[in-house]
Amino acid sequence: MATERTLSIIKPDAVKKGVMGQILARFEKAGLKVVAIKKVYLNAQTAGEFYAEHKARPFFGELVDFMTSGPCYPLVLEGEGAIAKNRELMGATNPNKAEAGSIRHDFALPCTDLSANAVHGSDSPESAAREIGFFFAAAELA
Ligand code: FUP
Repeated sequence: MATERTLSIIKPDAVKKGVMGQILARFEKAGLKVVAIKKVYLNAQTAGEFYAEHKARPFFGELVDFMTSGPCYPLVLEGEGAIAKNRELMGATNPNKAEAGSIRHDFALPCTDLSANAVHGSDSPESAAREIGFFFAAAELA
């Protein structure tokens, strides 16, 4: 399997809960390397741009409100099959349906707002390239 890079975001709920270190440890234990990470305060414009594909969805406003509710930590993970591996570690979008042992199950419950699901993860090579470029300049990834 090829070495890939993918974008993860430790979302505002996980930052507020103080579980960032535990989430990073999950990635590292699974053989994924954190090659870049930064603290970001998204605003309505940048959060809206990042989630542009969901603009027409009924939850878009709530998603933007949530992502601007506090700082988040975008990071780039690298490893064999990193995109799928990260999605597996994350668990289902809805933490109430995520498998025990997944990040969303272990760190996002109880969950009433689906946006507050601890982490984001790119879902394809195309999304990974766009999302990494959204937050990181080439020089930050060297
Ligand atoms: P995921 O790739 O698992 O993060 O899920 P999606 O790209 O489908 O969803 C993007 C974000 O929108 C997630 F944070 C969850 C949120 N969302 C809702 O709030 N309500 C929904 O019905 C679906 C997704």
